[in-house]
Amino acid sequence: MVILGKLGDHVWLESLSNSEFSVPIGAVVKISDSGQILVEDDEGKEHWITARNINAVHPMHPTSAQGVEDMIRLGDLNEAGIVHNLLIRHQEHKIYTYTGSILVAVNPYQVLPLYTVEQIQLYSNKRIGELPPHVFAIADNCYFNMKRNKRDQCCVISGESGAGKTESTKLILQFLAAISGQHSWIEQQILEANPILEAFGNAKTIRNDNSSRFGKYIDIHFNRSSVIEGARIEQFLLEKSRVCRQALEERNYHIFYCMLMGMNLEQKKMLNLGTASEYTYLTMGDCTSCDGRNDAKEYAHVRSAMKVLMFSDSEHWDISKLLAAILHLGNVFPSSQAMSTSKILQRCLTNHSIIIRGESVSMPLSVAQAADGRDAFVKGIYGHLFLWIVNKINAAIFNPPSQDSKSLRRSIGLLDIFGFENFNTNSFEQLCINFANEHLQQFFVRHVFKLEQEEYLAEHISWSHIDFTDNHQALEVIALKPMNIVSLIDEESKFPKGTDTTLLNKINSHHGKSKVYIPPRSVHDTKFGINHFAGIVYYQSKGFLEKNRDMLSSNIMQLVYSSKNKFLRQIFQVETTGSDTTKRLSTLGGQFKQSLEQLMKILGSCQPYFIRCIKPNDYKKPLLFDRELCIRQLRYSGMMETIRIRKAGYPMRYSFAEFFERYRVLLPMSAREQDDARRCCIYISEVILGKDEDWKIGRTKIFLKDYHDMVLEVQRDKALTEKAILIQKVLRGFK
Ligand code: AOV
Ligand code: MG
Repeated sequence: MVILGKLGDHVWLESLSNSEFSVPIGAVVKISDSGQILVEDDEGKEHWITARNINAVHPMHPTSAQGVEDMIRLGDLNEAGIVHNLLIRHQEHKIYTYTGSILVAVNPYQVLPLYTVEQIQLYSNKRIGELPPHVFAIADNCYFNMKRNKRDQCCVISGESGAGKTESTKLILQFLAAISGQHSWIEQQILEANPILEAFGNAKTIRNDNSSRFGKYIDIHFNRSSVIEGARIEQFLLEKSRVCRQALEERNYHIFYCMLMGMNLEQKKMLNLGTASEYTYLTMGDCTSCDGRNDAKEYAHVRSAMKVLMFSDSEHWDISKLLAAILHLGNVFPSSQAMSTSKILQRCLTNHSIIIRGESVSMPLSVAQAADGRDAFVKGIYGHLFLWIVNKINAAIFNPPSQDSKSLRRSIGLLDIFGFENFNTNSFEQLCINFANEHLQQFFVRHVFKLEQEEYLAEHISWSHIDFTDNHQALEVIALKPMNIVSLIDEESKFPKGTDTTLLNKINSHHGKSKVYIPPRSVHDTKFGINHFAGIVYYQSKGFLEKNRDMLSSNIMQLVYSSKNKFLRQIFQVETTGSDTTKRLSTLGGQFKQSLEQLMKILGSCQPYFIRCIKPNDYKKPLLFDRELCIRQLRYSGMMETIRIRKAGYPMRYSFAEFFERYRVLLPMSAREQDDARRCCIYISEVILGKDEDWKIGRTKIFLKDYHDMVLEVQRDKALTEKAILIQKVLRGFK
């Protein structure tokens, strides 16, 4: 028999539904008389607890009732405890919660007064744990660690579409620019790169009104005085298909709508432009406006940002002309009779040239083939335009280091990619997006679980192994094993007779038995499934090869090279003049795989911080917390095991020499000249952290909890300040 306690007590109520994601819900005792009890759960629902179901109620640990800032302090260390903690904090607008130094951020879907100049000042130069959890604290600690450890840092931000990755990235950037810059031009340029990238690379999807349709890694560079001196943006795989096609309730890239709403009448007239509803390419999703977005205002912002980033007026006009051309092309029906565009373009789009016995022969295309060709051309234009824009931005913000400052330059990298996606229909783009997310998850798992536990073993720290879910197998099937899916797509793309069907057959024969792979249901089914870390996704294999080949017909390439539009020729040159010829020749999937592997190498050489963004509901609504949705995200991201390992483990570590060097000032004067670093480390830790505290001495390193690092740093600061005061006094005494 469970003792329930009295009015106002907090309890757990076993869930009555038997969904895979249901866990006990927090509740408060309301009435307690003659054996009948009423409780009100976290969602405001009331339940009568009869004697029969009294076993469904359990007492709650006080830490869960109040909520904790760091989840390793939760008394109820289970899924119900974690989700309840996030829920009660979310209700109080406390959207940030730590798990040690890992930040969990729940999207508030409303503007909170958390990001003011005062907050920036407050969080500047504070250790994690000194103040309530905040994304600024992560940014500040990245910066601090970069200076202290003299190592490059990175911030890996993950979470599904709409969870808040891009917003978090912007906040970190804003913080770093404020605390480490000199209010100069370069910081403004770095910040203003964002509105341009978002206008051309983000769009409204059903999941997110400002969904990133490309991945980006922003590397911010600091000089020897830790002042920002530049940055470099690496982009990954823009979703080009969106320029021609959008799913229902989705839009094309923001820039088109912004241009049509914000450009002045005279310019619109010169480009023969009307309103969004007139263009096929802008109306496929039956949605031309987006609540909460002001396209005209955004356009003005993009215009001014372009000026800051040194886009000339004529470059801006060139870009506008191409955007307008794309819209006009979308409206022409490319049959050889009904085209009003130029003769050459018409011929290119409606005919196909092949070489027969050394002679070029022109054959007419069907209407559908011609439309496909037109779309391929448009995607080519937009894709190249995007790359050109990123290059242009980099030309303004990237400051190559001189030979002698190279080794002194440090950096903080921010990774913001497209989040995990699972739509009704998923294609090659989703496979690439989800593949990137598998890589990120593996990076997290490797860092937080694998390397961590290997190091305890190597350092002879007594440790009982913590199990975790490893997504390595999914990654192997997608991209690592011989004959992995990406390489099969590549192989089939290069094979002249390859079709989507022959591809599917090959994938089946190589992976049919894998636990990660789900074969099509029948010989007629063209969908296959992959069991990703974040859930099963079914992919429509039709169109895979074409998208992967990403080739323009020789007719169209000829058209580009002979075009009178110099800008068009120029943007297509970005690719062809690349020094890396192998990269140019390879397919989309191949290129993407290569750039992800390179990215993982870069991340692997940095000290990482992790931010886990959680999407609290599917309706983009404030204060609505869907427990099941959150549990699902917490579960697949491995949050439960993460709390366990961060609670039991020692994520902070230093070699004895490093530790001694930094905290020597905490020793009494007489002991400072000691040269046995190991003994000194033990001494310092016993005095400052306490003998019985949970820190450990390994073979070559000292192992600490996250908060020990904070305590040591605060004490060190204090000791240094006292020392400085003392020196001043002594000096004054000499006067
Ligand atoms: P994402 O980057 O994770 O999705 P965003 O960062 O674009 O998601 O966030 C989606 C929306 O949530 C934003 O447009 C804001 O309206 C809101 N939001 C997120 N974080 C905050 C915050 N801290 N404060 C206020 N509102 C917020 V995707 O790019 O689709 O994977 O591909
Ligand atoms: Mg985003």
